[in-house]
Amino acid sequence: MSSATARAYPNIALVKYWGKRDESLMLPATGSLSMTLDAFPTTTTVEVLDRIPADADRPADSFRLNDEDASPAVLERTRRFLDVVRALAGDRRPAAVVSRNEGPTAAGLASSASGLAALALAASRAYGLALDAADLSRLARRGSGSAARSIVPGYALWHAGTDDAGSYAEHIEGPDLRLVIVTVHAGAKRVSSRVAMRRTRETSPYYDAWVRSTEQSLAEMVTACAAGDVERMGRITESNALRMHAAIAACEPPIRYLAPASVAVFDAAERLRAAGALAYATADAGPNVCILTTPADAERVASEVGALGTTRIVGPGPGAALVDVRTEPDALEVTA
Ligand code: 2P0
Repeated sequence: MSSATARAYPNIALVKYWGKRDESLMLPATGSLSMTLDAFPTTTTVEVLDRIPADADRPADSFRLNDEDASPAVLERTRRFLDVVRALAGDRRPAAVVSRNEGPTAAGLASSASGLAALALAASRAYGLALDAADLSRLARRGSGSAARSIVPGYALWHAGTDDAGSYAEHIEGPDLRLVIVTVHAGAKRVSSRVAMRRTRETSPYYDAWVRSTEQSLAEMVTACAAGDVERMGRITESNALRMHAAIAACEPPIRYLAPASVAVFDAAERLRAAGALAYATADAGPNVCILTTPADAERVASEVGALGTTRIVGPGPGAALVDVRTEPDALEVTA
């Protein structure tokens, strides 16, 4: 029996990933750039069980998430990911997985990114694989695209690539910025990212324009990041988010993730800019909004939007890491 525990943090993309070039390998249509956060981690333990299934049987994995049995759909997705790890390791044994999210699950705050990044690291170790950061990022990508970026700390640049080897995230340097997360609704989102991405590619008349504009925005963002040009980073962040939501809204049937309260946060960011603060809004596949700002302006931004939702100031956080259960005995226990 072998087990490993790992922790990873969500990330918020400043240039978004929205659309796949290859669904089976999880290759994105474009590269993207995000900040791995210092809040809302997922901690996951994978324990490989000493039961070799019969040749015709699938390894019978179990998955407890936040002290409950995971739904059949989430369990199935986890098992498929473990199948990828088992194929790499040449091992057919099942695993017991226990995971805890400290942030709201499926509310558009990237819990799938932290979840699959933590699972990739814990499972790869539990099955005896020693992967470097780029290989871990490639592996995490197979579980959830955005998880590729949560392997690395701070700013993560995910290279789109055209094959498995070329599609991974790496850390890049950039200015010290904050995100003010404004949670306007904490409930689960209506259409999953995966389904909505597919629908956008298949039905949105703006999809090709979205892909082209994102390639250009990413190149500009990398330059702005290296130059520490925070105004330019902010402008690209907000326009890229609104372009993504425009492409999504143009689907058939349409999908609208932004709620009136979300739009009010975008308006607040504009007011804050007019008053001299650095404040640019972005939103993922849900109604919650993040405002990109400086450490000096973060409190002022949070207080301006305080009436619109609950706020939390976050900054750049660590990459995925193993948790030493000897020094953190309560991290998570598998009771399978
Ligand atoms: C992003 N999102 O770049 C974009 C922006 C949401 C909006 O990546 O199908 O959970 O597992 O690869 O990674 C959310 O999508 O989708 C996401 P899959 P994922 O952060």
